[in-house]
Amino acid sequence: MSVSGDLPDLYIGGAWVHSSDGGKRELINPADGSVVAVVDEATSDDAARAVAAARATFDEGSWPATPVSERAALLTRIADLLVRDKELLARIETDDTGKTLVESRVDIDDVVSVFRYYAELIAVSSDRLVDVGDPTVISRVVREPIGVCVLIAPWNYPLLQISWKIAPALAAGCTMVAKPSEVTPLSTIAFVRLAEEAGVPPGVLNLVQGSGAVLGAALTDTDDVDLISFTGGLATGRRIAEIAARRVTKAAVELGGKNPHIVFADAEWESSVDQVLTGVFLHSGQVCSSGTRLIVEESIADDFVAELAKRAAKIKFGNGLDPASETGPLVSEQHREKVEAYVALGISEGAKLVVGGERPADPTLATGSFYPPTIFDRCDRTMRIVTEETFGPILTVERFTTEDEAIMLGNDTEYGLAAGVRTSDAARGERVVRALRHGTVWLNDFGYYTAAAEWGGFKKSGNGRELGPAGLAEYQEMKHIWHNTTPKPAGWFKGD
Ligand code: TXE
Repeated sequence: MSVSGDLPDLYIGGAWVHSSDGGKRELINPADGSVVAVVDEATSDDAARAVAAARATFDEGSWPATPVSERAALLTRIADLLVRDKELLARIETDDTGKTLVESRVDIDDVVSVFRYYAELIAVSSDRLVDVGDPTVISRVVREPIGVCVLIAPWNYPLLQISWKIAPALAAGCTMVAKPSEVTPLSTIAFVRLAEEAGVPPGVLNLVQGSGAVLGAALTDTDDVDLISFTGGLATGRRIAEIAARRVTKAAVELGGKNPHIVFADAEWESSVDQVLTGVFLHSGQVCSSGTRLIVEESIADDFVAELAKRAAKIKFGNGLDPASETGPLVSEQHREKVEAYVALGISEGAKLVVGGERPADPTLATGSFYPPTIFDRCDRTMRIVTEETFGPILTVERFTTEDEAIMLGNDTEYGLAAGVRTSDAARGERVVRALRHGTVWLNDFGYYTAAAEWGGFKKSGNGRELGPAGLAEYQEMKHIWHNTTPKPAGWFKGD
């Protein structure tokens, strides 16, 4: 299935164009290895032209000063079109990423809710009057669009993650260049066509797609960009943050996590088993907030792990278009090799392999990048399998005996994106969630979020927030306007 056929896939200054050197990229369906589409692969020059278009549109165009009501109406039109095209977009996402159609539909619903949320939020003025103690002075703090934004997204939730950036950037009145992952650009290309139909003015939303290594410098190492919003791996995020620091460009980076899921012995059993399993194996573990570290109280650990292993072995994985599939493949062959290397590492580090750990034998899965749910028991913090983000269906198990030890283990990670706590003791639950240094903490639940609440990380999970009011503020500058309605000399220098 092709999104665009022979249509161009880059959108620069309001025009759809092919890559300037004719470059193309084949996109592979990870469920069966087939070619999903062939798309334009931008050059560094294309990326520079996209940034220039966004710059000129911001500096010379009317978009930054467009009335808030018009911007909100545009976001609402986009949301309506997303609803209209939900099935098509979900199908594109499944073909490109391998995730099940059910998951893709949930993603599109999430994208709709984000556009609706920011359409509402931007309509509420956040300007602030400040009393300076002089009635002749009107002092106010207003929010203005930050300027040109470069929005770089990863492959695990392609349309969802770029929408968490595009929606607030548009609401704020910014212009932007969107760069989806080269592995999964199709839903973003389809989205930009839809945004054009909704009436996004030329030059406001530009799109380039291609290798980050090739396009990165043109997109980030330039004074024409005011904000870089990036979601991806720690190594790339660090590189981008370094460039941004040198340029004194604002950078908001979300860099994944190594997320603890702490289960006390008094936790409700059924929901705990179920959500530990879902929390780590949903989307084959390719989730930044995946609960990859089970930290379980010693007294229930053997039974708990045995039950998890029993159920993990029954998870049905297969082509995301098959309604019987509960989870899909890994996003690419290259990523499967990375996950396999982590499994081999876990074994060599002495972790006890309980279930999984080998490619599936089923011949119907042979052409896809499938990997089974895998659990390692008897892990500890000296193991890289416990400290590094594997981004695959791998659960490690550590055990604790006291509340303090559970907290210590939960915080013993360089990341700090998300954590889960399960206990039927509400007071203990509150104590532990407050002690954990992670951006989102679920108590007796796991994985849920909403457009209205901020998302982001402590420590090396990144800087800045997406979603919620802070997710809009990233795309705004604050300006203090001091207006003296009755000018008079300051009288500081006497002049004699
Ligand atoms: O990510 P990259 P990769 C983690 C996960 C995964 C690892 C690597 O552990 O195994 O990162 O994945 C663009 N300048 N996460 O290699 O490289 C790139 O084209 C500008 C966690 O796919 O970080 C893509 O659009 N951009 C994560 C985006 O950055 C550059 C989700 C992310 O790619 C660039 C995905 C450069 N120099 C992976 N180099 C999360 N936080 O959820 C690459 N890119």
